[in-house]
Amino acid sequence: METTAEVLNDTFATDVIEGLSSTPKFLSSKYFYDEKGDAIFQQIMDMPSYYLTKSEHEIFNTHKQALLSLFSDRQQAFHLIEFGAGDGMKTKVLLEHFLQQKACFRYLPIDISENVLSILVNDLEINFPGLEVEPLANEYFEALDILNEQQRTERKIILFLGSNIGNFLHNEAIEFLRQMRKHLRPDDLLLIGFDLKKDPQIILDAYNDKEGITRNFNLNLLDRINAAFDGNFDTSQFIHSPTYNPLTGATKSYLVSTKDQEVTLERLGKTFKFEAWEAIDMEISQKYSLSNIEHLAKQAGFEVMSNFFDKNKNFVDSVWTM
Ligand code: AVI
Repeated sequence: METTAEVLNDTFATDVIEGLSSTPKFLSSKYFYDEKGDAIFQQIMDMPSYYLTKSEHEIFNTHKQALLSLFSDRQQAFHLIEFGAGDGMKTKVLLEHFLQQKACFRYLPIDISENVLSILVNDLEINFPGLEVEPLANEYFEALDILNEQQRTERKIILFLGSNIGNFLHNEAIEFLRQMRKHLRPDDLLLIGFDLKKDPQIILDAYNDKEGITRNFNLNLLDRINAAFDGNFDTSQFIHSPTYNPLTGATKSYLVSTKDQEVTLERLGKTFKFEAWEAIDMEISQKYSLSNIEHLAKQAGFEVMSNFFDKNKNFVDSVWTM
């Protein structure tokens, strides 16, 4: 058992204390993804109303050859590097096509979780026996640093899919993309998935399913905090409340306290007061217009080279050069 001082050294602990002591209160959605959170996110991706994954899958199916032509002109060798690969479901459409076309490439999934990577690698070994896979269990930019130190000559194609960029606040997204740029050479490419602005009801339905799966996804972070810090969050006393602002494109998730209550995290020696109907800001899932995307690329020092859409124009995979 760690001492309170050790627990306080932990960034999860300090982030939780900072967020619950602030006005308004907030928690970071990056902590949604423990083992249970990963499983709930899988259920979200399977929900009919969560169109994002299905749209990106359709884009890859429709445009896989056009993507290959952009990535590799005349059999140029490339490294296909995926940030936050997860189960690699959508990427498999590309991997299969690139193998069939005898493209000269290697797949490098990067994920902080060794466990996620080993499941993915086992699956790829079975389903794509000829594929060269080099898993990198690391932080994204540390993994790129290692590849750069090794002075590899292959062109880097970075995949950042699924609208993961939308979970950053605007300034964080710019900072992240500028960092990315520092790790790339002029010939490298970046493929980013963005969820597009659309009929607000379609967006709200994706983040407010009747089955309560997205609600569980949010409440799971309170359970995770209870387990880590011996807390007494009563999840039945919080409601999940998502909003979409068509002006800014921000889709936000809040957990709202239904009554005056106090929550104690024993191992942190902290108690937090909630007033009735006070909210915790849990997640942003930013939606973009094409001009927002152009602007973001420019601010981070990139240029949009090509955009690939699904037929309903729900989603775009945007290929950027520098
Ligand atoms: C991982 N990320 C892109 C998802 C999203 O749509 O923002 C996470 C999610 N949150 C609620 N539903 C899905």
